[in-house]
Amino acid sequence: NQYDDCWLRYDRVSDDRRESYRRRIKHAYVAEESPECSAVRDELREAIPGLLGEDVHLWQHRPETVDGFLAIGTPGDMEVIKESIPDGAVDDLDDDGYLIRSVEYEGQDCLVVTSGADQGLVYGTFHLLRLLNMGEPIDEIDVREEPAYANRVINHWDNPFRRTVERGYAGESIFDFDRLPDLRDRYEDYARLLASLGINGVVLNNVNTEYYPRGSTNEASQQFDGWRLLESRRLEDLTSLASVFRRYGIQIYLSVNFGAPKRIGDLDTFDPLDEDVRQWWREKADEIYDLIPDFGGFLVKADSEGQDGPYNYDRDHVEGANALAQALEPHGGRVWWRAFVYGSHEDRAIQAYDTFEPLDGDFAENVTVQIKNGPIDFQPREPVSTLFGAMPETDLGLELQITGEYTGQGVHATSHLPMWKEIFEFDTHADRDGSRVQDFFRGDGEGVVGVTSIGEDHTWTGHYLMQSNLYAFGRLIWDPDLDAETITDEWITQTFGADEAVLDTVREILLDSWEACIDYETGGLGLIHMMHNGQEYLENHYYPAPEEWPGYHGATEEGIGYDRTATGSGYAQQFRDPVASRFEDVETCPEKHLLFFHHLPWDHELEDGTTVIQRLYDNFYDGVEEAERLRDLWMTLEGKIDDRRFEHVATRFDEQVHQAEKWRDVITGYFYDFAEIEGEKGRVP
Ligand code: BDP
Repeated sequence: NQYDDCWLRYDRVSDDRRESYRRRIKHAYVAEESPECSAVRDELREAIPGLLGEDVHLWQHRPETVDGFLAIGTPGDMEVIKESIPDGAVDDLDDDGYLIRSVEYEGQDCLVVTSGADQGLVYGTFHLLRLLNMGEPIDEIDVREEPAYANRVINHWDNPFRRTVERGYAGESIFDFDRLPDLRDRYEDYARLLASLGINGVVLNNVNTEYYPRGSTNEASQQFDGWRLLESRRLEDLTSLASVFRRYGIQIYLSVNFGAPKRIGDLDTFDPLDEDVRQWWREKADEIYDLIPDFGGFLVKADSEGQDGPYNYDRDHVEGANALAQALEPHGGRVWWRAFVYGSHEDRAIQAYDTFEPLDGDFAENVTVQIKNGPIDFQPREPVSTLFGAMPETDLGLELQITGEYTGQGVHATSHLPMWKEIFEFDTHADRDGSRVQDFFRGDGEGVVGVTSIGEDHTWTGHYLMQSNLYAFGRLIWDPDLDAETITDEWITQTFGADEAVLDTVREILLDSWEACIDYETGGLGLIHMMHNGQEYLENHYYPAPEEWPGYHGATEEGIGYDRTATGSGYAQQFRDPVASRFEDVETCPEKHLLFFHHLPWDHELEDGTTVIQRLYDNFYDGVEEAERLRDLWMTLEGKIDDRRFEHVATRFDEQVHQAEKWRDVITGYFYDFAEIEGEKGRVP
């Protein structure tokens, strides 16, 4: 296999585990019927020879003559499960939930993986394989699992026929839409990776579905061709891809172009209130569901960054979303409608709340409003979106970015897990049971989505260590109570093996990486958007260029930061108290968000007496030192892991340190030019 196995390596287990594993898994009795069960059998065929060094024996009935066996099925599928699991234990579970238990059955040592539905069997099997991969004991296990969120979805920003990936740093798109219905092995491997994490939906194409029309007509700007996927012949092609994902319980979705009735159909309008337009969407939905009965639905970016939307006809987002929802409704499909919109406000941060909060309660039942974690755009650190808690009558989805658009673009080793934990644990103080961000999104039509980092590169993510972000995303949204260490350790052990030194080192690198990135890219006081943006839409956000975005960081001769208090744009006021007043007041605003909410004199003194400018200088320097320290840590692993992965990451670390210095020097120099205050430590200018 030319592609990396990521965390599904199935290397040989240690000798002290081998006998116990062998006894309970060498013989496996798996239920017969469904596509999911055939995927389970395939996975055992792949995993068990790797783990045990001998073939698995798959049975069509209970293997009575052996010491023990693995039984995977619903209680209805097999007697051994019905009799060894108490009545009702399975009935209480969600469809995606499962039990894993070691049991003795008529003198045999068994392992039972069971669920009320085939989907849960897939997840239960991968859970068991994770334990085996990590060398955990299995002789006395009793696991009961259910996912926190019903919808756990990956968003690809892939441009189908050009095979480019917007904000992707791992080569071209893995999906070769032009060759469909021909399938690539890679699709199956990808579905396995996702299912092993409990992901149950994949949006195949970019939210930008049409070329970028900022008046630009040159070739490079015509990158977005996803609108073509709604053409009939393309939909037929998708059936094969859907069948690969179906075996793993993953539904496919499409990002659709709001102007499709005009662009693809022969209507001269796409007004969502026009009866012909609504009929067009209904017929399109019928056509899709004829081909793909378990199709998930549509994702829509409307009236944002050049994409068409209801505003073209003076309609609002409810009228837009509901027009698509009525078409999907008879089939059980769902519209994921993004809240990432711009408007007339000078401060983009306040726009989404302003636009969507008044619409609470008006969206159709099968519409989910999909909201980015922060109000601006996946910056290294942002306060959370004020929409969480503001729309109690609406199904909400949280959108996170797995790909490192602003955190080193698949070159830097930046784990997003600590950031996601910070977001999840943030208490909105909304008036409801459970007001932390992670307590939302629990309804049947709600969930969490991640913008993916996957591409053709043999590492999948462009960087071996950045596979951990996909892993962490899946695990965290299955169980948001898992702590960052646990998730990180799971990933390391499965990916690099059980060596303690490797575990400790890689854990330290990953868990410290995000704060380092914040420091060397932003100075750590809440500043955002200081990256380079090219002439063309997709250039590239990798280099520092604070002079391009004076409106975001607010540097002037007097001071720095953006006033989002009541005297400024008022973003702080969109929160509920006590959050609003905490951010509003300079004295109580946490330092990490200080300049997001406040414009302050360069010599404003922080709690410990240090001035703002000096803290920024210090943080930029600390960030670079941290990057160096993380690189040094990595270098201690030479000889402890394979050369290929060692060298790959080492090379990237050199680039990361170099790049961190560049951010530090460009931005501290830029601030110095305004402030004309020398650093106390003789480092700036
Ligand atoms: C920004 C990206 C851009 C996306 C946009 C979005 O820079 O590529 O199209 O957000 O989420 O983060 O729609």
